[in-house]
Amino acid sequence: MLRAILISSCLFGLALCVCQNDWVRYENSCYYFADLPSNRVTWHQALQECSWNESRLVIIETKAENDFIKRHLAQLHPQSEDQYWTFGNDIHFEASWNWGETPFKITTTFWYPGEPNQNGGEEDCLSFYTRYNFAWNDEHCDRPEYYICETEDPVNSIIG
Ligand SMILES: [Ca+2]
Ligand SMILES: [Ca+2]
Ligand SMILES: [Ca+2]
Repeated sequence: MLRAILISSCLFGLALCVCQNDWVRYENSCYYFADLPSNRVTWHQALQECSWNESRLVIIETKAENDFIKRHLAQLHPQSEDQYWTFGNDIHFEASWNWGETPFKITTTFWYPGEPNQNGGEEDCLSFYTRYNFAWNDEHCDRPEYYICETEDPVNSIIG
């Protein structure tokens, strides 16, 4: 019931839309930046963490969204080797990058020059890399890193 009220209030203006505590709003999404030492997990664990929070790893749809994430990450004062998992991966078909296990092929990309590079033979998960000023990197999925969850306003599912 409470959830229904919050969702419908989004219909009458974004100013009334509410993100959970510790989540950050941008446009029609709420984001959680998991950047505590205890948040360093593998990509698959990060998938789980986001779904436990009724969200998913971040999907970058536009340059504006990418720029928002970069700006926010810069404010977190990360160490130069810190990385942040997104939903992007090429786990199923090498060099075919998708968001999650969906058919959302990644078309707009923000790779650092020279990436993705399969460094060390098998890098299948997409991260924002602090050392690259938060441009994208392909990284070993089993490496423990921070992560970013996103949940979008369910605008299309409200009517009816
Ligand atoms: Ca998004
Ligand atoms: Ca790969
Ligand atoms: Ca790489």
